[in-house]
Amino acid sequence: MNRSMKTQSFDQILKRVKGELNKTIAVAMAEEEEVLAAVSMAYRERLADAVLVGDEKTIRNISAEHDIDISAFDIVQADSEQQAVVRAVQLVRGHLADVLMKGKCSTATLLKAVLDKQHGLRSGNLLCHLAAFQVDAYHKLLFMSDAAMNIRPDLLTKVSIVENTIRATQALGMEKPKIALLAAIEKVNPGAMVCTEDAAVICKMQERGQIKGAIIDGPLAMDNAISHKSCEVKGIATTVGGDADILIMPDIESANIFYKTMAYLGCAKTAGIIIGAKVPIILTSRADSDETKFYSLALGMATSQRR
Ligand code: COD
Repeated sequence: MNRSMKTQSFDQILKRVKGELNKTIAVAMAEEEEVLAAVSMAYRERLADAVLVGDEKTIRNISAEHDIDISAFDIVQADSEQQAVVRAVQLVRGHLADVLMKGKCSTATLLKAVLDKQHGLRSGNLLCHLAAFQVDAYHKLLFMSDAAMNIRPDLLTKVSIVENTIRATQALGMEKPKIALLAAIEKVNPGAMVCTEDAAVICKMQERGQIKGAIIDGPLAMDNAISHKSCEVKGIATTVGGDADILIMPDIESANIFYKTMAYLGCAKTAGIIIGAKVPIILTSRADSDETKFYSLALGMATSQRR
């Protein structure tokens, strides 16, 4: 029996986190209009409180210029990008914040501080990116990893990515998410297509109880993962095909291209966070829409554990 509860839409995630206002976001280098607007909206919607780390004068000027209400937030002064990132990470380490959000700082500076062995936010797990998509063409939210962090994941890295995504989606109430390990074909092609071999091994690991908390199948081609009809036509007997919750991509290129295609051509509503660290990290870019920033924030809040 599939005991996995469907997460149908971002509204469902918003409902989980709206109204409580009992978690705090630490924003690293908050002197950016879009990020201030996103945390201000999150506060208005009672999703989260925020601590803004950065140059106080610049933060106040930007908020005044764009009429963004930041009056509810504490500001922690930082004189440089490096200092802002370190102080925001410190807030999380000191349990004064539950989620870390990238502001104007570079992704590289933020990830370096997060991965710092002594002062960072390592949990002992691998860090990976988790994206979520909402499209009319699919009957529920579709999660996907890893479009932004692990470049060429080997078998062990993929196992860690799978386990990270299970933990994150379980935090959203999905007891047994269905995971599709994607390749170009649904048959194992030894030697020639390594990702098909990795998929077969991961399935066996799940079958033997070495990976728990999910229903996993692969290799599956993209159409098999999301379309029952394509499985029928190809005669594939699968408990995941046509109903996947999570797609695990072979590498960063396929994942990143899928993400951008969904966003730009598929008109998907999207969200993206880094998982596997002590807390979720919201890593939106300037090119992301306000909606994506807000949904990413909601996904970060919903997957953060009380510490
Ligand atoms: N999880 C946990 N620890 C990690 C991870 C990870 N995913 N990656 C590196 N570490 C640890 C290593 O164990 C090591 O102790 C330390 O961090 C440094 O490792 P390096 O030297 O491999 O790390 P970097 O700094 O060279 O690379 C880490 C990045 C995440 C920056 C790198 O993997 C990367 O560039 N990824 C792709 C980012 C990208 O271009 N994305 C594009 C789309 S946004």
